Order: sequence, then structure tokens, then C-alpha cells
Amino acid sequence: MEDSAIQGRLARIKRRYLAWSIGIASIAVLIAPNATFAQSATDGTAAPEQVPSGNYDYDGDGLSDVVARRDATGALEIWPGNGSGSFDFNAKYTVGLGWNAMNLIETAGDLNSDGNADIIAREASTGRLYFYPGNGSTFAPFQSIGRGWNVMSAIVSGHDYTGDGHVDIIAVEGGTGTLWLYPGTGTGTAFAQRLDIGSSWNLWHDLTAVGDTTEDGYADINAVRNSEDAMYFFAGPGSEKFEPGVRFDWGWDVLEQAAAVGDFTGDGHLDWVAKDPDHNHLYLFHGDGTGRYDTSPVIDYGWNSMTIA
Ligand SMILES: [Ca+2]
Ligand SMILES: [Ca+2]
Ligand SMILES: [Ca+2]
Ligand SMILES: [Ca+2]
Repeated sequence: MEDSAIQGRLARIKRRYLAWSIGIASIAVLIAPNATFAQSATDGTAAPEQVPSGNYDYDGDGLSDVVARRDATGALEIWPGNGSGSFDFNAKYTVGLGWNAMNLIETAGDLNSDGNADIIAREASTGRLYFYPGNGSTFAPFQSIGRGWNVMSAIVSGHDYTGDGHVDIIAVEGGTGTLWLYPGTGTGTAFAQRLDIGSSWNLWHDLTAVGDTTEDGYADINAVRNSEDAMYFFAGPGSEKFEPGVRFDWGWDVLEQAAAVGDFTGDGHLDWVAKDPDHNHLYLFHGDGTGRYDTSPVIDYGWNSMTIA
């Protein structure tokens, strides 16, 4: 058996054991010991990508949140993070209805540079991509980014891949596999001429705009390779095409819907989440600042009914 196959089996066993050990009656609440805000800018190493702390903060308290659609009702909900790797469940609230009309909902960071976290969404019937500006608690009326986005198999945003300080969009054209970079202009709706930054991206899924997980100043991305169900990270700068992928996780045959959540634990490293549909669990992947993660606890269950932005 190859190493990768062994690792994959171990990863699956680990997740299944974790799911079993947590059981259905309890929620694993993660406490980040000695959580302090990391400080790469002051330790003599390269500063991480300058992501505003509110990049994933939708309710205005400075802590990263999760946006998700309740699929049965089409309600869009804000799940406020508590800054230590779990949710403030009491503060969860609905910000809109009718979101089943969308076949893609993604976090977009501060796409229009007004200090509030935003989202983008694609209307299934028209293929039009919309910009929803956050206002610190909910979303202001949407604006159209443009039509024709139904040819994209993935669209992600929330980070600056060109180094000009404006958040950009990255998308995979499903038919050709081309990875496109749409340089943002700080408006939320206008983009500079798109750049071809990669090919064969139709061999990957779960493209995730995790941000600068390697903390070298360039925003990175994660994606899962279809042929081996393994997750890779691709180091930026995206505008110069990403570095070749580095495999760091296996077992993604039992996980889906990877989504960026910023620094969800308050340790200064960027994290991401994913769902385990077999067990109806939500995992939090604790970024460790090297592009990888150190632990991946279950932080909630019942997420099979949700689509994570
Ligand atoms: Ca928040
Ligand atoms: Ca904004
Ligand atoms: Ca940019
Ligand atoms: Ca990086």
C-alpha cells in the first residue's frame, strides 16, 4: 500500500473515531489555550497578507463568523463566532430569505473596501453574479457584478491576490479548466481585465480561498484533487500563478464544502471548515501558519441541512 493510501485510511479512521467519540449528545467546544493574536509582523519575518480583521466578521463584533443557507427554507443565516473556535449560538440570526434561488454563495471579504465583510452569490436561473455589501449586521441591497458566471464551476473571493490592497475573485471555468483571476477595484462590482492564472483546474474541487495560510504576505488557496481525494495548498502570489500544489491532507472522500472562515480561533492563524455528511458534523481545521493545520475537531453537528458560504 502506498504511503498516500495509508495516510488516507488513517485520516478517515481518525475522523470516524472522533465522530464516534463525540457522540450525538454533546458539542465539542474548543478552547484555544493562551489564545493571543499572533504577530508575525513584529517577529522579524514577512508580514502576512494584510487582511482586515473584519474580513469574516458579519455582525460587527470583530470576531470571524460563518454565513450559511438553511436549504429547506432558503434562509440565509449569520452564525457568529465566539473567537475561540466555536459559535455564539444565542446570537445566530437570519439575514434574508429566498436564497434557494442561488446556486453559489461565497464569502467575499471586504470586496468594496468599506470595512464590512461582504458576500457574492450566483442566481441559478440567470447565471448572474451578485454582490451583497455587508453593513456590519446584515446586507445592503445587492448589486450585479455581471452575467455569464454559470460557466464557472467554482467562484471564490475574500482575499487580495494581486497585492494592490483590493480583494479579488478567483474562478474555475468548468468546461476548460482555466483558473481566472478577476482583480478587484474596491467597488464590489467592477473588476479589471481578468487574468489566466492556471489550467486543468477541472481536476480539482472544493477550491477554497483560505487566505495567507503560510503567512508570507501572499494569499494562498486550497483545493482537493479529484483523483486522490487529497487536499493541497497552493502558495501565492496568485497574480503570478500559484506555486505547485502541496498535499497536506487525505480522506476528502468523506468531507465536503470546505469554506474559509478567517481566524476562527483567535490564535492569529487562518482556519477553515468542512462538513462530514456521513456523520452530519462540521469540522474546524485549525490553520498552523504553515499552510497546514494542527487539529480538526468537530465544532457542531446538523450541518447537512446547511450550505456554507
Ligand atoms: Ca462576528
Ligand atoms: Ca464591504
Ligand atoms: Ca487585488
Ligand atoms: Ca501565503
